[in-house]
Amino acid sequence: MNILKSFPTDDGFYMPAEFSKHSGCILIWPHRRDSWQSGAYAARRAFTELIKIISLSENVTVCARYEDYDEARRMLPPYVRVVEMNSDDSWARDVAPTFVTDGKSIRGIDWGFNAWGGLEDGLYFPWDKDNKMARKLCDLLDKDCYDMRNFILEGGSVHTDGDGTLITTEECLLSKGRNPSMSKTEIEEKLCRTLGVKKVIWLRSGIYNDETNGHVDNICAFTSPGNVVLAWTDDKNDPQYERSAGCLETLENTTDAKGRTIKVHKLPLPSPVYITSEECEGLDNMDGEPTRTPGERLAASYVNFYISNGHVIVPQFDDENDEKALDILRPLFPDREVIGIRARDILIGGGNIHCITQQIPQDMTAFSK
Ligand code: KQY
Repeated sequence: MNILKSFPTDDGFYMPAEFSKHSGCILIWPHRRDSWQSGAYAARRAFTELIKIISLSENVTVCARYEDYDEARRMLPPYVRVVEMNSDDSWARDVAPTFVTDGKSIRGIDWGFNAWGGLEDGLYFPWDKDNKMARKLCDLLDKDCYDMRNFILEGGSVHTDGDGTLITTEECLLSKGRNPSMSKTEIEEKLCRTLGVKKVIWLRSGIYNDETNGHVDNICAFTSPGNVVLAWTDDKNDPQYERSAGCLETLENTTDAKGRTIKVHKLPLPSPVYITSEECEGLDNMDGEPTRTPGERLAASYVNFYISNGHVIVPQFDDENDEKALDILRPLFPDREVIGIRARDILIGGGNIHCITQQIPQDMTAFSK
């Protein structure tokens, strides 16, 4: 593996859309007892269900700590690759490489990771094992790796359409705990040079109470160039209303990199989801303090889905809008099966299906070997 000091665009590389073909997917076996209740067993069952669906159409690699390897190996099907790799938590979207392609080969980008805000408002300390994962994964996959560790970015804070346009939120990328010495223009230039986009669409904010400072992948996602889904509520008394309405206004008043107007498909939110005292009791304290309080609203959203080669896998919350969300997504993904899985045990960790997955785009060089 070579560590590259150039920018991906200098070498003709760009980030493909999630809905283009993948060669695989990376996840990290959950273990952190202050993130995942009851020793992470409920989360492990939910991860396993998800992994079984993804592996119907992609090769799945799961990273597990030394002490969890045997159990991961036992719970996961034999065709899933399990590798021993240390991590601080289990958010592959944010700590695995962001992959870029030149249409033939793929390379990884190793961003700086500081647990969503470092000492300013990060969610745990230390985070050094997570910060090393992208490089280790490039090594494992035999892919060259761009060194972007001097720029703090998580994969969940950006979405691209693979056709020149990127969406993100100001709430996250301009937050004090990310890159406070950079201006909005400098951040935008960095995104263009690293991910090969020509236009950055800045939404104001993400989902209410999202502890990532409003990652875009929980509120808005491309379903194809020119089409996005936006998490939506009609309830003007819900603090989410202003947030979603702000995003809608921005999206309706802009065009993408190719000059297209953007069609916004509203995806209803589930009724607010609150953590119970029983669930909180299942979480260990962190530095002597609870990580969640009973009745706290969790950042539940159907937008946090994963697009695999064969499926769109959508979080479900035992809510009356579960089926509605699937019905809205089905015509937007005519070539894939849109399928829901119960995701409360992932949500309790603070994210959802998209946050725990990282796609590896198709690598054409694999076919010439
Ligand atoms: O949503 C994500 N991408 C990560 C959430 C991290 C939560 C940590 N408790």
